Amino acid sequence: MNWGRSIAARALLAVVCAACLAAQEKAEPTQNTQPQTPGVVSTGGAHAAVFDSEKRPITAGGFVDNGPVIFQDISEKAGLTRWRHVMGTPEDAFIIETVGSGVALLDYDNDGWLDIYLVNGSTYDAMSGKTSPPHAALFHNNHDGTFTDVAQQAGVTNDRWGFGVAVGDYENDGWPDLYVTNFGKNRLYHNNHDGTFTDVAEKAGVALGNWSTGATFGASSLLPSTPLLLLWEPIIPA
Ligand SMILES: [Ca+2]
Ligand SMILES: [Ca+2]
Repeated sequence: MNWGRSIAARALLAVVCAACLAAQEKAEPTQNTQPQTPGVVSTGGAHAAVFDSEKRPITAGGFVDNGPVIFQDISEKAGLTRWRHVMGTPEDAFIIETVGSGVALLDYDNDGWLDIYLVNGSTYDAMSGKTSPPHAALFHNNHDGTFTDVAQQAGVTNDRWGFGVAVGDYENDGWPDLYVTNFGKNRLYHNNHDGTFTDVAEKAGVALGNWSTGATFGASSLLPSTPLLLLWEPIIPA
């Protein structure tokens, strides 16, 4: 995951959207000329293209030469650039090397400041024990614009080929827990309330062992106060 590239892309998107809104205010309203089919609800109409000062269509990905700076890339200053995401080989020969990994924003120590958990992938050498596995990062918010990776101390390095992460307080004790999905067994990191976590996936019966990608917590109508764990696993043809 490239934090700098991600933040820069979001900043560019915000600038383009602001330009689109400004230009649309000046544009003449147009009639919805789309044919209506009985029984089908149309939620959008046909609109004329919006052009920038050089006659390039903004709505088709055009650019503007100036505008307010909305975001700044402060990831290095914040201490977030030393961690590296690893996902297989540069060749991307297998599908598991081409996707992932997830991120969670949570206040794991309940100090009122958001912290960041970044899932890492792995390599075939690490999976076979030839090299040390890449580790996930738990960036603790230092309350001054900087973060410190405390994954090792917190016991949440995962050290497996990770894909996704979901945050939920699965036993309703007021402290957020983490569920990390992997190629292989998953982890359910129980929050110990002291800055550390314990993997209880086996004990809880949610380790599985195939390939899990996305996950989320939800509540059922029968047990509204008890979050359930929902998983997505890729279907691989035999
Ligand atoms: Ca915090
Ligand atoms: Ca909890």
